[in-house]
Amino acid sequence: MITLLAGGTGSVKLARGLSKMTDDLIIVPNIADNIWLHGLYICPDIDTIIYGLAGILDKGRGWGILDDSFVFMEQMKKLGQDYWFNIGDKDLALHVVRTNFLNQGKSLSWITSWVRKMLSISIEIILPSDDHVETRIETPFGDMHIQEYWVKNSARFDVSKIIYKGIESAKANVKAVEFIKNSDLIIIAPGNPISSIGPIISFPLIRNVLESKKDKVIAVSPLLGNKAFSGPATKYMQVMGIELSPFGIASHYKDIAANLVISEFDYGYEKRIRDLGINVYKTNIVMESLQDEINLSNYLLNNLNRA
Ligand code: FO1
Repeated sequence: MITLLAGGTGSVKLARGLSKMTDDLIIVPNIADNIWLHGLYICPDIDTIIYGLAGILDKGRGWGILDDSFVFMEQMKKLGQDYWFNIGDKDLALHVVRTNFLNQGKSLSWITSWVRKMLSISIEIILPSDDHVETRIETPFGDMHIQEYWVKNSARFDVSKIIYKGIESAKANVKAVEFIKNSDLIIIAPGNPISSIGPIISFPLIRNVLESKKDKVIAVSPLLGNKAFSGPATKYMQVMGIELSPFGIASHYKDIAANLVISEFDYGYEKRIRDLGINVYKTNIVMESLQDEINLSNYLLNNLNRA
């Protein structure tokens, strides 16, 4: 069995590639970008994975449903409501259904499983927790939810601190811990190490099991040289004092991942990473097409299953 720890846009590409290679896969998605808006519970990273696996993701944007319309948002604007977070009309249906189920007392895990089945996705999506955890960004203009920082304020403020609010009291999902424990290979997707992967690996039970299996854990670098593929990864890494390079990624994950895949162009970092006691694998990690996603997935499954 293979487990993929996943965040948003970058992760879904690998999730899609792996899902074409094997059914023996479970995905543990980030939950800390979940947000309550307009009375609805919105789970962007879970939904990106769901839409990606269902083949309906808007790949250009990296979120939401392909060819969606935004009539609901236009009307919300006319009614004087916040409209900075663009909820598509088709996407809205999922948030309404999810919130209704939550109001009926169903758990987020149960709802995610239900949605997955409704959209004919065979891969299991196992949440790290059913409790609400949210990434908060501290700025000179106050602390805010990560969606407010990234979407509403376009990440333009300085960041002094990043926390996962609620993580201390949140209960890790025993099923996620068990799946990781029983996996032959655990892949950390090339997602933002702070805002996408960070919350998942901050649950002590999940972290402990990863530490105990670190020889079976392989991270894929989300950086090419000192640049992230997308999003604010480097900004958040800087705040956390992590070097902006594949070496920085290796050091950040060194207690939980004994293997790292980097770009073939980043061979200059190889020795420093090996000196940390981490195995380095070099291949193309840029996923611009389905074939790239499949090639990287094949590489991970065929070269590293025996790591
Ligand atoms: N990202 C944006 O940059 N602007 C948006 O208006 C926006 C809306 C949105 C709606 C639903 C959804 O599932 C995701 C959405 N995202 C939007 C993406 C999201 O903010 C981030 O990419 C993830 O949270 C990153 O982990």
